[in-house]
Amino acid sequence: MFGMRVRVSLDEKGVKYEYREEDLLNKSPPLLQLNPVHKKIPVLIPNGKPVCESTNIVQYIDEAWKDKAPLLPSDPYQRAQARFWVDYIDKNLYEAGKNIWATKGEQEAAKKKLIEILKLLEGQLGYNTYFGGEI
Ligand SMILES: N[C@@H](CCC(=O)N[C@@H](CS)C(=O)NCC(=O)O)C(=O)O
Repeated sequence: MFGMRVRVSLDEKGVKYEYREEDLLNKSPPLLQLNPVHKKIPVLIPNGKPVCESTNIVQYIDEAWKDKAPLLPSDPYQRAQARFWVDYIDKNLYEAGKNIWATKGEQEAAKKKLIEILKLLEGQLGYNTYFGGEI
């Protein structure tokens, strides 16, 4: 989901890019070299220089392609709300999804937790196209 966040941002900005898959069980030497601190995907490599951490990458994309519609709302309060939900997703959704396949015997509880989180997010999104979006 972190990689998808970056791909959606690039697509929304209309940026053409080369996509490379990583085998996360057997990480490639370039990934380890480009993201030596976390050794995780996604990594965006504009002009040969790596940018790591999905929310940081999204912010980079927003600033680097300023001529296109912004990814975050322009109103400071709405921006703070958007960051709040990004943080909520980072801290809860990935872990909850992972717990379904990573835990043994507790799968029903893990599923229940994931559904609770998705329902909460769906309630926030309502009928809007985007979280905190102006369109
Ligand atoms: N905080 C990071 C999380 C990235 C992350 O957890 N990536 C996962 C794949 S979705 C990964 O590379 N996992 C491999 C590992 O943990 O070794 C971000 O937002 O980019």
